[in-house]
Formats: sequence, C-alpha cells, structure tokens
Amino acid sequence: MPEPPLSGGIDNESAVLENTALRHPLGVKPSGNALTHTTAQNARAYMGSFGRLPDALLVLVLDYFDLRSLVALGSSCRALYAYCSYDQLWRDIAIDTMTSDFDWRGSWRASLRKLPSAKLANIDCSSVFSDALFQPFLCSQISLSPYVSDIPAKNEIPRLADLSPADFNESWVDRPFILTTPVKRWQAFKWSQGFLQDTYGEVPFICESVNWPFQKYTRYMNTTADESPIYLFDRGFVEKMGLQVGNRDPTVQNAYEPPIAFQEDLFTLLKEQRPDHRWLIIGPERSGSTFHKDPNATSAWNAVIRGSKYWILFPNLNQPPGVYMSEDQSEVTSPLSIAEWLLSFHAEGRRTLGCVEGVCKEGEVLHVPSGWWHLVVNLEPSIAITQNFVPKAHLKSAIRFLRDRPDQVSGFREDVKDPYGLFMDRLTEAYPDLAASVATTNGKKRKWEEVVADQEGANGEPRGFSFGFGDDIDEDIE
Ligand SMILES: O=C(O)CCC(=O)C(=O)O
Ligand SMILES: [Fe+2]
Repeated sequence: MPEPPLSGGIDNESAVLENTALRHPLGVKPSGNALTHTTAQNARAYMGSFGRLPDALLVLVLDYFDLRSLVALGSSCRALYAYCSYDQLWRDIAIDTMTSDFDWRGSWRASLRKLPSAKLANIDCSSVFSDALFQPFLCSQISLSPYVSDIPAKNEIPRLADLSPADFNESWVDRPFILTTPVKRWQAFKWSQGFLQDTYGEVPFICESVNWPFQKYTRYMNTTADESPIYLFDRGFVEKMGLQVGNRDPTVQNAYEPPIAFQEDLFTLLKEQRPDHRWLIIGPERSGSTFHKDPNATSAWNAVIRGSKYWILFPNLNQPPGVYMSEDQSEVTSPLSIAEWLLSFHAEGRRTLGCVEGVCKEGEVLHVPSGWWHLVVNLEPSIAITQNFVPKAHLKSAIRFLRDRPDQVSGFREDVKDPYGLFMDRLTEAYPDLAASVATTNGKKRKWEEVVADQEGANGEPRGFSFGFGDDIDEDIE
C-alpha cells in the first residue's frame, strides 16, 4: 500500500515544494518536515549550543548580531549559514547603519557585502527545517488573487461614477466607496515610473525609516524579495515635485486637485499649521499598509494613479480579527505582516459584521470614513496620492480627538503646542455658530468660549454648550 500523503497546512505544502517554483532559495524546509528525517539528517544537530534555542528565538538572538558576527557564525555550519543568511537580519543592520553611498544590489545581504546577488555563496540547506526562515519566504511568494477575488456581494465596496459634495454629505460620509471617474484631469501629468525617475531621480523621498533618492527607491522596488517591502510614503511630495494643488488651468500639467466630493475640509482653517495631511505613496506588488485608523479622526481619499490596490475595511467598533488594541486605544498591535494576516485571518475577517472590501483600480479614488479600520495591499507596482480631510459631518469626531486624546494627536509641527485650542480659535473666527454648537465647558477658557459667552441669551443663560448637530453620526468616538 502506498504511503498516505502528509496532512496539514504548511507542512503539507512543503511536500510538493521541492518540485515547484516555491522552493526556498537555499532549500530550507518548514519545521514539520524534520519529523520525517533522522536527527543525523537534520542540520540542526551540528549547530552546537545554538541548536538548543527554539527556532524563532534563535532568529531574535541573531537580530542583535552585527555584520561581521553574522558572516563569521554563518561560516561555521550549514544550518547557521541558513539562519545567518536570513535577509531580514541584514535589512535591520542596513537600516540602522544607512549611509548615502548604500547601493541596492537585489538583496540586503548582497548590498551590505557589496556583491552582486549572484556572487553570494549558495549553499544547499535542504537539511535545515525552520518555520522562522521558511514562513517569511512563503509569505513573500503567496498569490494575492485568492484573497482579492470572489468577494461576497454583501462585502462589495459600492462603486459610484461621480458624487456631488451635497450627496457626499447627505448619504456617503460614513461609508467607504470607490469613485470610478474622478481623476482624469490629473492623469495629464506623466506619472510613469520612468518619467518620475528622469525628473526626480536625485530627489530624496521618505521611504519608511530611510530617505532615498527616487532612483535608489525604484531600483529597490523593482527587485526586492522582501516579505514587507519598504514603502515610499512622503508627506512633502507637493513641494519636492513642484506640483500645483487645485490649479484648474488645463494647460498646467503638474497639477492635481481633490475630487469635488471631498473638497470641504475644515482642517484647511489651520492653514500652514495643519497637521501632515497628504502623501505620495509608491510601492511594489505586496507592499501596503497594515491595519490602522487614520490620524486625528480624519477621513481620507486615496487616488490610484498607477497600478491597483485591494482594500479591506471595518467600521470603528468592529475590530478586525488578529488586531489588538490597548484599552485607551493608543496602541494598536498588529504583529502580523499583510501576507500573514491574509493567510491567517482573511477568511474570518470576510465573515465579520461590517467588513467591506474591493479593488481600487488605476484612475479610481477610494473614500475612507473617519474612524474606519483599513488594510491595503498593492496588487501590482502602484503610485497613489492620499489626502486626509475633515468634512462637517465628522467635525465633532476631530474636535473630540484633539480635545480628549492629546497624547495620540499626530502630525502637527512641534511649535503647535495646543492643537485643540488652535483649531477651536480658527473655527470660531470662521464659523462662530458652528464653533458654538460644538463648544464645551472642558478645559481653560479660550477665545472661542469668550465668543460663545458673548452670545449668551437674553436671560443670561449660556447658549451653545452642546454637541448638538442634529445627528449622532460620531457618537461612537466618545
Ligand atoms: O497603502 C495605501 O495606499 C493606504 C494608505 C493609507 O491607508 C493611509 O495613508 O492612511
Ligand atoms: Fe490609512
């Protein structure tokens, strides 16, 4: 009788890995495969004291090693060669020691060793069984299509051809949706990678914790095999690229403007003191953003200029599976990479109440309502612009956030010491009635409170000390 096939997730997959393209570059196999090998066939037996450390702990320990130590330890035996070649360890060192002459050579290890990838030793490690090494490789290779297709009808993000500001405020301000035709105007700008490279090749952009000239980032982006590729996420792109925001002259090519539905934005009252609010986002396939809510209870639009993005969103109070939050909501713990979340929690997420999902294609814009959780993954190399804004319907949420969670307020310049007071002052100047309707007796007396006091009723009773907007749209923020 033939031997029955192995059962079980990754281990089972490993049974067929040897003959498929999904072979770890050094031949490392998932831990479960050790069960079918004798101790003598397991390279771990030759690792000395290091062999006593559990798989994941060994990787954590090696994360403290410097470059020379990794090279030295990696030359001692096959298994330690596999562990010490783990590119994430080299990435951490490279990022900690980044200099302007860092030259990307296809992998972090090749770059730090200043060798072409092909010149690195390629030792057969098929007798090394390690989930800690195999899992990140598997995650860097999984096909995204099973996760982004067959979206249940009830989860589909609505798609609208266009939307007026009035309709947005009336019916859509609390719902994710995709606008399918709003950004033709700014497609006039040549947003190709090649054009950007020729024009801004030497200009540094913020790419997570490194600041790389655009040329260096594109070299990285086009050849990286990282499980979670570094993402270009730059808040100063308008100034760096000399773009014109809101210029409607059709002969001006380097202009873009927010889609009309989103042009009401009460944070514009903060003028040059407003917190960071617009970003250029560029990344390869599989790059993206893990679960988060947008800053300061703002809403956002995200326009895909090149490529496409898969979005999955959950309403404020429906925490996505696999995401944990501290009680005061100041810390979100989502220890999983995007691929790990898709592998482990996507199916459950899809069944969770309130979950919506969809693909935002080139030329389309997605709306993220204030307070919604979202995870985003690029399905192909993508270029996008995102902008955060405060529509009137979410004014209360933004004010409460600034007032009640000062330690979580983000993106303001350091010299803005009291974002809440500043915003209330500006709101009072521009829209005294609106400010009065959201005023509160909390905190010190401020200019806006004086204005409210000036408006006391004929009998001396204070007016305006209520949050009444005639709707309960933001009660969940409390
Ligand atoms: O990766 C993306 O495009 C999403 C960005 C995003 O969620 C954000 O800017 O808050
Ligand atoms: Fe976001």
